[in-house]
Amino acid sequence: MDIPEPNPAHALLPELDVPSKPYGRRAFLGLATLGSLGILIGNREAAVTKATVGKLAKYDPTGLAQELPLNDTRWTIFTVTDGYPSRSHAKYRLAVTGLVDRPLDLSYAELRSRKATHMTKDFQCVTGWRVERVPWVGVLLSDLLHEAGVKPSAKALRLKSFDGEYTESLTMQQAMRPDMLVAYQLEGRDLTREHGGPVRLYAAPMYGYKSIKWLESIEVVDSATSGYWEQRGYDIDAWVGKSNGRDDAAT
Ligand SMILES: Nc1nc2c(c(=O)[nH]1)N[C@H]1C(S)=C(S)[C@@H](COP(=O)(O)O)O[C@H]1N2
Ligand SMILES: [Mo]
Repeated sequence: MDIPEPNPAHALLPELDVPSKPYGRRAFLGLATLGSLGILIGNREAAVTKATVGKLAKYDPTGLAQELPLNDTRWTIFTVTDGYPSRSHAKYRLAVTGLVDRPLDLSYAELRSRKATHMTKDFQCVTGWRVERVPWVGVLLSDLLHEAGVKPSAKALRLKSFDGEYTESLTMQQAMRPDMLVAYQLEGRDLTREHGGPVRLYAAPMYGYKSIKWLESIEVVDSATSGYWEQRGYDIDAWVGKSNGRDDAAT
């Protein structure tokens, strides 16, 4: 089952329209099942919390609810593919290409040898859940861009995931902010596979869909293009509290 194409008008109110939410296909299948179970127990909202998933899993005839991790009730893990792609630290590479003077092709060790930046900030998904005070460690996106040497004609970034599906974009001005991190640690340990390890983006001031997981390449280009969810109705400029018709507190 594929996620139905969301109606951009409804995407302005994502929490009211399940098919337009950026849940992964599997999560969506699980939530669709749990949603109907939730009605039976009279608590539809609780279907998105993992504590509830834990309690309901044994009633889920599809078994899909079991695939939502049960050990952390704060995060919802998303993927748009059939699973979580895997790349070892030894095989991982991050490419920075396009309109740059010195293209980069960094190993995981080379990325880790760059200056580390720590930041502790909230993570907010456009569907409403928020994880407060998350400690991240990584390399500032702007540090990598300065190392590569961005040409004057460069206006935006096109980011790709090694899941083979997910893409994102940032304007150059956004990318150069001091709260855009190419992250390799989350909550004191190396990024897990489900959270997008070895390396993902953490776009702190923006809704979670900008924080592309399993990051494999950053192409510097002359104009911004829509990423995966933007092609499906979400705003390209995804400022928390100032986009997608939402009024959340800034992160
Ligand atoms: N490759 C990839 N990156 C992704 C997504 C995804 O499905 N695939 N989902 C996005 C969305 S909508 C959110 S809210 C966050 C969720 O991060 P988490 O799965 O670590 O909780 O990842 C973002 N990055
Ligand atoms: Mo999200």
